[in-house]
Order: sequence, then C-alpha cells, then structure tokens
Amino acid sequence: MPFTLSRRHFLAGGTALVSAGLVAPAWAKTAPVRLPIPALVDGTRGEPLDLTIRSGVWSFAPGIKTPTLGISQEYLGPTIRTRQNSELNLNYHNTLLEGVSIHGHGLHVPGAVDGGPQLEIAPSDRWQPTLSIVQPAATCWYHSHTHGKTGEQVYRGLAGMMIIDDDLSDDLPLPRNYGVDDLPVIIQDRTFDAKGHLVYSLEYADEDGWLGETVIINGAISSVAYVPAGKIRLRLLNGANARFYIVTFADKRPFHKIACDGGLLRAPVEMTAMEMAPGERCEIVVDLADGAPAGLLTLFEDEFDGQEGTFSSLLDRFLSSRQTALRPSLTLTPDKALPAHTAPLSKRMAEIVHPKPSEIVRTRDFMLAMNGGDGGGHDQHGGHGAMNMTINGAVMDMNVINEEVKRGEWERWRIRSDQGEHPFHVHGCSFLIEQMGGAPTPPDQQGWKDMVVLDNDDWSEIIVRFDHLASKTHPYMYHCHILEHEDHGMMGQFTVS
Ligand SMILES: [Cu+2]
Repeated sequence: MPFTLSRRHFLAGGTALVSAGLVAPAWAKTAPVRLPIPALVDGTRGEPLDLTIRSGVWSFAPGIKTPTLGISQEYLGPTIRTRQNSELNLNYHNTLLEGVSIHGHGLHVPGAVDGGPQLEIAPSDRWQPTLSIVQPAATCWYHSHTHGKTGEQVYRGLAGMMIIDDDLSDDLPLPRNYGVDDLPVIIQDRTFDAKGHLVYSLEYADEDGWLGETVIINGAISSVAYVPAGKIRLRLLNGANARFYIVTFADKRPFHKIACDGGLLRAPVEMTAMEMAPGERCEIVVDLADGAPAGLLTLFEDEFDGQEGTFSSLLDRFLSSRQTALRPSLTLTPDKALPAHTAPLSKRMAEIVHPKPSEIVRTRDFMLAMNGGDGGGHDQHGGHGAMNMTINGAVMDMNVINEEVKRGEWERWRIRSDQGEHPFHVHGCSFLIEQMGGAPTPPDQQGWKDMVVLDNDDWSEIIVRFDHLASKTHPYMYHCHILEHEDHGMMGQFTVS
C-alpha cells in the first residue's frame, strides 16, 4: 500500500529541537542494552493486583541515573493481562506527595471506575476499582489522567500496557509468548539535561506540545531484543506526550498490521510504514525468518513536513541525515536457537459490523481550537501560560458537563480543529472511523478505535455507541491526546444515562 504523508503540524519541521532548548546529550549516543520488558501480571485470577504509584530511579542509558515515577516499577508500570468476560481487580496505592488519577485507556468500563480526573487518589490513599472486562481482545494502556498534571506525570513514568485476550485471539495463529515473540513496544520521547535528568515544563510547551528529542522504547534509549527467527508480534503504543511517529523498518521490510486501538482488524493489512499519533496502539507481525536483524525506526513525523518525494526517497534522505544518530531504534535480532512461530497469518480475523445508517440517531460536532495568547507568533521561549485550548469554545471545567449521551444509541461525532492536527480520544468506548480529515478511512484504521486524528481541513467522523453508564460525579472525558493540549483545557466531560 502506498504511503502518503497526510499530516501537517503547527510549526515547520526542525523547530522541535530549538523549542526544547536542548539537543540530545552525548551520553544518549550509547551502545544498545537488552530491551526492557515490563513485568507481566496476570489479572485473570480475581485477586487484587497491587499497583504502587511511586517515585523511582531509572537508567535510560548505561551509567545514567534519572529520577522518575513508576507503578510498582522504577519507570512505567507492569503489563496487566486480562481477559474478556473476567473481572479485573486493581489496588492502587499512591505513595507520592501529590494526587494521581489513573485512567484505563481503551477500556469499556463505567465512568465510576474509568479513572478520569474526578477520581484522583490523594497522597497515601488507595483506589480499588473492580473492572468487568466485556470487550474483545485488544492492546490498551493505563496512565495518569490527573487534572492539569497528566502531561508531567506521564512524562515522568506513570503509564503501562494492558493486554486483553479473548477466545478468538487465542484461536488465531498469532505469536503470543509475552517477551519472547509477542513484545510490548512503548514508544516515547524525552528531553534530558546534561546529567540525564528529565526536562519538562507545561508552561514552556509550545503549540506542538512537549516534544522530547530522544526516543525511548520501554524506557531504553537504544536497545536490542533477541527473538526467534520467525514471526514476531509487536504491540506498539505511542505513549509520547505529543509526538506523531512514522514507524518503519530500516531495511524497509514489509509487516502486517493486525490490530488497531480496540482490537483485531478484519484481515491483516500489509504495510511498510505506518503513522502513529499519541495515544494510539497497534499490533503488527513482522517476519524474521530470513535471520537478518530488523531495526525498528520511530521517525519524527514533523521532520517530514513540507518535504517532497516518495516516502522511499524521503526515508533514504532521512537515513543518511545526521539526526538519525540521535535516536538509534530498537533492533530485533533473530536467534535461531529459539523456537520460532512460523504459521501463516489467518486471512480472516475479527467480524466488524457497522450499524445501519438508520440506527445512527444523533450527530454532535466538536471544534478544537487553540486560542493561544498571541495567536500567530511563535515565541519559543516566552512561555504560554495563558494559552487557551478549547473544545466548542470551552476550556475544560471540572464543574461543567459538556454533553449528555444516552446509553446504547449510535451517534455520529464530527470533529475538526481551527489549526493543525490533534489526536482525539473518547473514554468508555471503541468507535469506527468514517472519515479522517475529509478523506476515506485507510484500511489499517478500519477497525475498532478510541483515537482519531483530525485537522483543520475537513471533518473527521466517527460513529460511536456507549454501553456503560457515566454519572455527573463520574463522567467520561473526550479530549486531545497531545497531553499539553489536554492539560491546557482541550477536554470535555459527558455523561451516559
Ligand atoms: Cu491538540
């Protein structure tokens, strides 16, 4: 499938390094370590999983000690594995000196256990939600959703992956050996100072949000995974605060995308490069039967802005450019001694049934706007404390319910912006994308989603139905998943009754 670059960003490419005020320190150009694999915890046994929100010290590169946050880990949290038609009991304990709320991103659970900003866990308190998992197999995640502090807390480490299994995904011939041929790949970017400490400022974030200049995968700046010489499943999560990525392999080998945010696609989609917006997940299967190492590239999409040529020529230019040395990627290195998964992919996977047009009973419009202080002037170092980010003219207000939705009814939501691209996320559901920025939905996005990219050209449209309740005290949220936009107010609340 041809790759066309559709994105337009707020600033011209190449300004990201300037806006962060820093370039990657010399120690970031480091020899690779083994890919860190977050611990896997089994959530299907019923007993509560202890999740301690804590401070930590993590080595993003050998010899560097960075103060971080984590969930029962120094940085990030364990991968929680659960299953359709089971109960997941969580026992969060907040040992920090500030409040934290933790949202289960992609989960179809009621507002009362959704973990939005209304459910902040006070310092030294606990929160023990029971989640009934009713949805099909998917790669989800959990992360800080603390009012006004989501960006900073996620940046410092409060995020983890969640895997939902079901009978269908078990029956398909897919790699499923966690940490061996089924790997979590949490892509983020960070700005470090010379000592290796994380640099973050919501106030100084520019229109693009906070863009780090160094990519980390599962908390490692440069890593290698020794994997079987067969099919490898990667569960990719764009866990960055603000960065859009292009994911591809250095040797341009094709891969198959098998799932997007909310679960398996109808059929695998062959691709050689893929865009990922902040908050998005996708599962891909790549074949390493040839025994050659495969370098996973996580390219900064904004650096392709305004460039002309085929993707292949842009990629060649990019690979020969100096910047690539700043962010070596994860390398998958086949080890022929390991038992390999070689079964061909199934041509048919999930059944995805669209509602009939007559079943869609309501349309809602959402306009995202950036009414930042000076409007057009991009003062890189002046700060943007007064920047207002709005949806339908309103900044997020914890005391205002912006929309009231009826349970079990299909709705069409049309979303666009006054400026640039935004990844829009809706809590408590998965939805289907009918168009993106006025264009037809690409084949690899024609599955269940909870993220849709929109821009200022035309409407993105989703069709959505909510099957769980969300009250005025525990409403759901819809928001931009550029976390600095969210923290600046680009978010709204809605009930389901
Ligand atoms: Cu935004």
